Parts: sequence; structure tokens; C-alpha cells
Amino acid sequence: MTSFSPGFHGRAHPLTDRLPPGQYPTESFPVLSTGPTPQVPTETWSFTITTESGDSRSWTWGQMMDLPQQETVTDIHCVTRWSKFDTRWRGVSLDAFLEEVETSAEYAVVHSHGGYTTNLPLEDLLDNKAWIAHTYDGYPLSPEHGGPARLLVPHLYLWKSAKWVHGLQLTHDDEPGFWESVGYHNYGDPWREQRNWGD
Ligand SMILES: Nc1nc2c(c(=O)[nH]1)N[C@H]1C(S)=C(S)[C@@H](COP(=O)(O)O)O[C@H]1N2
Ligand SMILES: [Mo]
Repeated sequence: MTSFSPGFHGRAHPLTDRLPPGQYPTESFPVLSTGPTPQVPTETWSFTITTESGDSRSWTWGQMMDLPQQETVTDIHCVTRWSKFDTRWRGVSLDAFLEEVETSAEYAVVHSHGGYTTNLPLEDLLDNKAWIAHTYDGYPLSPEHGGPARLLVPHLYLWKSAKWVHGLQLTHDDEPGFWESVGYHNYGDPWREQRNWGD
């Protein structure tokens, strides 16, 4: 007797192959915010990268829009266990910002309007793995989902994708952000199910 389990022989079930352990797929797009939704007009919007030596470089909305724009279609995974396939975003790769910055830092703390922070290794923001996203599914990103612009780092749990992003602080030492300092995993790889410290 031979039994075949789905997915055992190659990629016959691509959708389940795309679902990290402990996640379920959803069509909806839940909103998860720790506080009120900040209203950030594009007229006053800016994005600032501050290096470990204290140098900083800022972009206005118009300057950000003059950088190369990319469309990305990607799956996103929230630590509360929903995953959403094929989300379509438009924005600017972090590579485009970081190539204008001189740094030897290894870590970044992402800062948002409203005070939210999250940390990640700088290399997770490089090589076309992360974007400042301003458009979702063809429309300007709505305020509740982080508009006018949020970080998008789809290879990590979605708490790393800071909404209403306004800057990066580059550091030599890793500094836990908002959720990371209250027990969420420091790195947050959905494929290794890194939900909490110790996972
Ligand atoms: N500024 C800010 N960014 C944030 C959050 C937040 O509370 N504030 N929540 C995070 C969490 S826990 C998740 S799951 C996602 C949710 O994004 P969504 O509301 O667009 O689904 O945003 C992340 N980015
Ligand atoms: Mo979350």
C-alpha cells in the first residue's frame, strides 16, 4: 500500500506551499493598529534615514516619487495567523534610499508617526526585499493601512511593516522595537514560525 500525501510530490498544491506553518489564508485585509490612525498629509510627509554617526538624509513626498517606482505582488503574513496571497503594492525599494546613504551599520530601527517602532537587520531592507509602499491594489494606500506610506517587508511577519513610516535609525547594536520589547520574536520569520521570544 502506498499513500501519497498532498504536497509530498513536488508542488502540486502551490497555495498550501505558500502558507507558512500555523497560518490560514484570508481574502479580507484586517486592520491591526496599536493606537489611533495618524493623518499624515503628503505635503508635509518626509522620510529620513539617520546613520550611526548622526548624519541624516531626508526625502520629501515629491523626491520619493521621483525615485524609481516598483510594482510588487507578494504574500503577507500576520502573526495573528492570517495570510493574504498576491497583495499588489507600488512603491520605492529601500535600496534606492539606502544607496544614497553611507553607513556601516548592521541594524535599523523603523520609526512611525504615532511612536510605533520596529527593528530589523539592515540586510533585510536591502536587495529588493523591502519597500516604502504608497499604493495598494492600484489605489493610494488608505490611512488605516498606513497611508500615505508604510514600510513593506513581506518576508517577515507583518508587524515589521511599519505603517505611517517616517524614518530609519541605523545602528551598530540591535535595539528591540515596540512589539519586540514586549515579547514578540526579535526577527519574525514566518517560515520558521518565529512569533515570540524563544521560538
Ligand atoms: N505604525 C504602526 N505600524 C504597524 C502597526 C502599528 O500598530 N503601528 N501594527 C503592525 C502590525 S502588528 C501588523 S499585523 C500590521 C498590520 O497591517 P494592516 O493594518 O495594514 O493589516 O501593521 C504593523 N505596522
Ligand atoms: Mo500584527
